[in-house]
Amino acid sequence: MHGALLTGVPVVVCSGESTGYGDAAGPDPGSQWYRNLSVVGGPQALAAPFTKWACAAGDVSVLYDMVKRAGELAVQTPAGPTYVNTPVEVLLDRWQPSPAVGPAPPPPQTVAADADVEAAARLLAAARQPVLAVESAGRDPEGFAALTELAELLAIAVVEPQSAVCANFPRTHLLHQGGDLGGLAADADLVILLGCRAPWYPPSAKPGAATVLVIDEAAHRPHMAYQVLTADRYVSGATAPTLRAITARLRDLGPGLDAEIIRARRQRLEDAHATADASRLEAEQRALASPEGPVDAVAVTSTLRDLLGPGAVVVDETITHSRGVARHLMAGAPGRYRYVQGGLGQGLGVALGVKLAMSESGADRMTVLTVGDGAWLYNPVLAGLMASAQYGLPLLVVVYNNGSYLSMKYNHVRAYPEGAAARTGHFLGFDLSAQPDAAAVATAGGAAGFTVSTTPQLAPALDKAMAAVRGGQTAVVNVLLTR
Ligand SMILES: Cc1ncc(C[n+]2csc(CCOP(=O)(O)OP(=O)(O)O)c2C)c(N)n1
Repeated sequence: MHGALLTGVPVVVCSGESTGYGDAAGPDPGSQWYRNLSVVGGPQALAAPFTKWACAAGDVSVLYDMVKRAGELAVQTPAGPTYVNTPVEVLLDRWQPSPAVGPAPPPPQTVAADADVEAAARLLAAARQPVLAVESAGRDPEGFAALTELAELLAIAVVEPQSAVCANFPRTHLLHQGGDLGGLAADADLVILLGCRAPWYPPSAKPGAATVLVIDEAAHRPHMAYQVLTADRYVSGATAPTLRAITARLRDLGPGLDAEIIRARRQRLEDAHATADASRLEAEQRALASPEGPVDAVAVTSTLRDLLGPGAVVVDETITHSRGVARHLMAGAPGRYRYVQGGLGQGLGVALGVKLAMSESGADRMTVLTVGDGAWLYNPVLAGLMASAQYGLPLLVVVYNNGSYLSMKYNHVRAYPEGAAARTGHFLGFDLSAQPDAAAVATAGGAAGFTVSTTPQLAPALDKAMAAVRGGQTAVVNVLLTR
């Protein structure tokens, strides 16, 4: 639920409790409720901090409309999870159909005010060095397309920072300037934050003196305890129509735009993209050239990218490799990539959910989970493998296995560069050398399991694994990494 809250995923969660443990006549819910399962304040109290809205249905007469409204609340801005406690007694009660039985209407759209669109267009038209950072606009394919159109019109530098939750703008696009906002923002006169929850950390890290234009349907996330956007101007409305309105206004201003400035900017950004791309390719060639083991993570992602068809979807739950996955996966289309948010251990559930949602909508796309070996241990692997087999949801899982919780070591060294861990080499909470063999666990769970310990084994193993997945069986490829 917390992951859904962080990513703005609308979902209704229902679970039961029982309060009928007295001597009253009626169905007996069983003594386990009385002994073990009661929650003072009700489970809605537990769900409240992780949802937009959490409540109990106290009577069967309100149950239907409450669940329906929970769905409507979940999809309305800002989208997120809602929770309905549905007690056993309420579920067992006789129900008279509600007058409102039937599907809910689609959620209303929010539209930016004309004056805000005008102000945004003027700021953009006047900017000499604008840079746009985006985290989530691509969740809606229309948002992805509308952003591409706006960026192309003005030659705006687009950055997907580490906090990006999905593919928002083609990594292959010459205006894509990677994942580091800092350097570009330092030189910019206008920073556009499009659906960005947390552009700078700490807030003082905002470089330069650029004006900050925030375009976001709900810029201030109600679930965040602390959020500093450093905004100078807000435009609030649904992403795609708001971007399109700004683009249309800019086209009206057309003759007022400085074509020469835009042309020169486009050239500069395309050159920078080409330079970054050349170094990406060089890194890939270097990583792939190694004949011996262990394997460089860059080789894993680039091989995966080349073998996956354009329709495949990648859910990422790697940690120290996450920047590399985003960089080398080169997602070019909406839905190609998403990053799991919140605590470790959700990746398998998210990937199964993505696979389920796609098969329900008739799109049978290969779904891949890239995951660190530590994060893999946090996942409910056995239950997830079983769910995958039972519900016909085959996944390709690629474990980026460095034998450790490497990020924990980085944190030790960052916080205490000369501390006991650095001095003795004994890093608490780091060593995963006793982990079970991921391929053997997969096999035990009815999946296909592969271990890759050298680079030349990588492509053949991924090929075989993908064939298994196409045949309906989940495959786990455990790749032993250099770091
Ligand atoms: C539920 C939960 N507990 C603890 C953490 C802290 N944590 C962040 S990264 C990490 C280690 C992840 O290890 P791995 O997946 O192997 O990636 P690596 O750091 O080695 O790249 C831990 C324990 C967390 N994010 N979530």
